[in-house]
Amino acid sequence: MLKKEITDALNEQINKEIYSAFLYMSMSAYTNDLVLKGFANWFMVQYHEEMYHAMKMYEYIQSQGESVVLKTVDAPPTSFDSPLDAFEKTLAHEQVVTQSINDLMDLAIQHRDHATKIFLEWYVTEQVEEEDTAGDMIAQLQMIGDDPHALLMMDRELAGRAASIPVDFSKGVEQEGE
Ligand code: OFO
Repeated sequence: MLKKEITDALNEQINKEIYSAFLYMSMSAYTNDLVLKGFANWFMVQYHEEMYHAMKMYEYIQSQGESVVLKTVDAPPTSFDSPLDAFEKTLAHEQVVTQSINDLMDLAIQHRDHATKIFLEWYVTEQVEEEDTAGDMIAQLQMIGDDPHALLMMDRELAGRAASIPVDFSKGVEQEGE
């Protein structure tokens, strides 16, 4: 059982994670239009990661005997100035999500909800990785600058990214993966 304030905040966070998924799907579509298929692959894997984050929270709410309440998801932006711009927006977005996870953690601590606090620790760690990865992409794209050859090399590298998390949630998210 969860306090209502915590259930509501977790449901809000599901909405934010699904928005993140939408945002990265939109970036995947944008980079696909640029024929940067490796970037498109990277962002589509990120879409799956975000849906996994949402589903993990979805199952946690249910495991505590509470109800999942889904809400309207905002439309993401559909155009970007460049792949660099997309990754700068990725980092800015992840910083907002980190703040949101930190606020949730504060709430769990304030209510002395130890189970939720332990559950949220996974997200705190995950956000460090999300920001770090986006920062690396920005640094690499800044190095590449206007060099199309280097951009294509990076595109080829990003084509190799595969989802390391479950993407089929029909049997639950607690399978192998993170
Ligand atoms: Fe769910 O980590 Fe990004 O948003």
